[in-house]
Amino acid sequence: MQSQGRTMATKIKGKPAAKSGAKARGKAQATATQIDAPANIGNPRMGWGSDAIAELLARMDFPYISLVPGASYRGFHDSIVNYLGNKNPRMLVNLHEEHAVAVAHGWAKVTDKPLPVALHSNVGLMHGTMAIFNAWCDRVPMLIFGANGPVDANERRPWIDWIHSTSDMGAQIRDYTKWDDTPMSVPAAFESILRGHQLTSTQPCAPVYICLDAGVQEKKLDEQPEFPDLTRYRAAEAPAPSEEQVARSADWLLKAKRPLVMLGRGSRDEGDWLRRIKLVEQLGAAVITDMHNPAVFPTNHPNHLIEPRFRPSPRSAEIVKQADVILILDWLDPAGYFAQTLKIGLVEAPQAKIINVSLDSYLHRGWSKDHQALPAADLPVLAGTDSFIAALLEEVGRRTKGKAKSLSAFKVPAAPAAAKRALDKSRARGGMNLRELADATVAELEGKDISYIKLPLGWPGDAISFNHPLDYLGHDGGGGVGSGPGISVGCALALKDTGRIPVALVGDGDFMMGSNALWTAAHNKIPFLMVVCNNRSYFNDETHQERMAVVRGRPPENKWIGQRLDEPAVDLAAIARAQGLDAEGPVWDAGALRAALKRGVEVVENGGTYVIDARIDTGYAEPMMTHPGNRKAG
Ligand SMILES: Cc1ncc(C[n+]2csc(CCOP(=O)(O)OP(=O)(O)O)c2C)c(N)n1
Ligand SMILES: [Mg+2]
Repeated sequence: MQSQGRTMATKIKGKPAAKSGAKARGKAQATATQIDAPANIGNPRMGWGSDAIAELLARMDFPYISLVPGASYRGFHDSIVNYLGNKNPRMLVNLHEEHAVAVAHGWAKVTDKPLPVALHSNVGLMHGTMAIFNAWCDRVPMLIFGANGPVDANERRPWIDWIHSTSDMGAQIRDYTKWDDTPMSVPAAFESILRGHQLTSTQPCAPVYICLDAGVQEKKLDEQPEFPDLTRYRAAEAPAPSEEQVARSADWLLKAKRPLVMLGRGSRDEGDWLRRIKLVEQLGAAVITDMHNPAVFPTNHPNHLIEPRFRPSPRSAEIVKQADVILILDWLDPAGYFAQTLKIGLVEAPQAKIINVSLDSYLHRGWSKDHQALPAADLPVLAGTDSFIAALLEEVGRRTKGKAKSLSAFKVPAAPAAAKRALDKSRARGGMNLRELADATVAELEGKDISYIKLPLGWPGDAISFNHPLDYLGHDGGGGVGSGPGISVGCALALKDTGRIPVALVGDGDFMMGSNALWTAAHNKIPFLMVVCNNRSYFNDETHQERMAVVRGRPPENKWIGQRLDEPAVDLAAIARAQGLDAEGPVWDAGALRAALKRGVEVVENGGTYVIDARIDTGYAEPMMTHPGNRKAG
């Protein structure tokens, strides 16, 4: 069943479960091999408000806390170092708050679990906002701690405490967090942390924010507070569908001539993965998946008809047009997808009967329109997608006796011939194109246990197949460029003891905006391989300038102006090396890239982190599909 949001101290995939409680912590004494081990802390007594809060986090078994320090939480910081011994949680220091959040985002992508983050007062929170928005749009759990004040003006230090105090810290991010609180005592902080953890771990997941008043942190404790029984504050499982909804879905899907399953968000759980396969096989349904989300279905399965994509193609449209019943499982933007594939407008519905399973509407507010256009549904179901699949599989299995049905009669449009190497004539500068980079990467990494952490926009979806929930970890959620390096660090940390090789392919714009996230990987010895698909451009936006020029009858050859990151080209390998990582490049062709990848894999297998600056031509491997009624589509 659902792996998401159930327990407070379950095993994280590939890692030994941390032992719980103060007993396991063995009272603060740091070990010699521990990274950032504090000295001379002895056997500290719980004496301050923030000691009690830190103790609760230790009991909740958080292995790390991702942060940038600041005086607003100096009490809490001291408690983690000198009371907990910087263990369970251990601090992951970042060079920017955006990365502190992105690391927790990456962690949640792999584990389906929240990692604590600490952000300094208003200014640290301001820096963290875009990454919080990304995490919000990606519907990942995250427990963000902030700090304020002291709220009591009488306790404030002149100037600095005043500019870093606000009357409502959570207001800055309230429109894209699930919940926030400012508890004003230790028991209130306990209640707040338990509630925040429960809420963030309950589907639909999203970050929560808890602001710790400086006064509460720094107050002396008269006595040790009562600690809650954590087993009694767990998150509930995602709701299951009603029997009627399951029966109706089974009727429609089993009677359909061409049932289509649009698999959107789902857990990283292997059991959920297998149930999705069984269900699709017993329905004889076609499946499509979306590269914005982590892998949810084997993409080389015969029922997975076309390659996973960031945006639909004419072939996607051909599949959608043929379906007579469509089961939508938490797809990011069903109405937008139909608008592009079926060329229909807002509040127009496909002919096919639609079952739409999603809990996402519980998060829809109004400030952000990340809820996307309103989809039509003949059977709307408020249930967790994997709970729904488990229930439907049982019913379908009863009716089919568990037998697979042959794949329904979809006409699968022929795949276009592999894209020819086409240099961008306007400013061709040699090198490979993205297709050649993709083919070389996949060929070189063939046979290894790879987790693709991130793939760039324009990636040819047919270059690779995903066969396990950890084979691909999706995109950034909110389209906030600069998140790639930080998310990669978090994913790689969570994958550390799984035996997998984490590989991130990011754009040069994404890399350079977020490049100093990599120091956290160097310091904490987090192995992964990063290939920068370096077209020396914010190329995505060149496509927009080209379109503007064409629409306005102006010279499209100027699309590069204000976009290119060249002359001088930045030495990306030097940026990585300067932070203590191994790196090489520029590499200019597929052969050199393969040789670089070989060296990179060896470094990663020996516990290092490796960055390759791969110079590519501008241009995407796949054409983007547009919708004529929507000026922004495509
Ligand atoms: C924070 C932020 N700033 C600007 C943008 C607009 N934008 C979208 S994609 C993009 C270019 C990204 O460049 P790169 O990572 O090199 O990828 P490429 O487009 O070249 O493939 C930009 C600037 C954004 N989405 N987010
Ligand atoms: Mg670029």
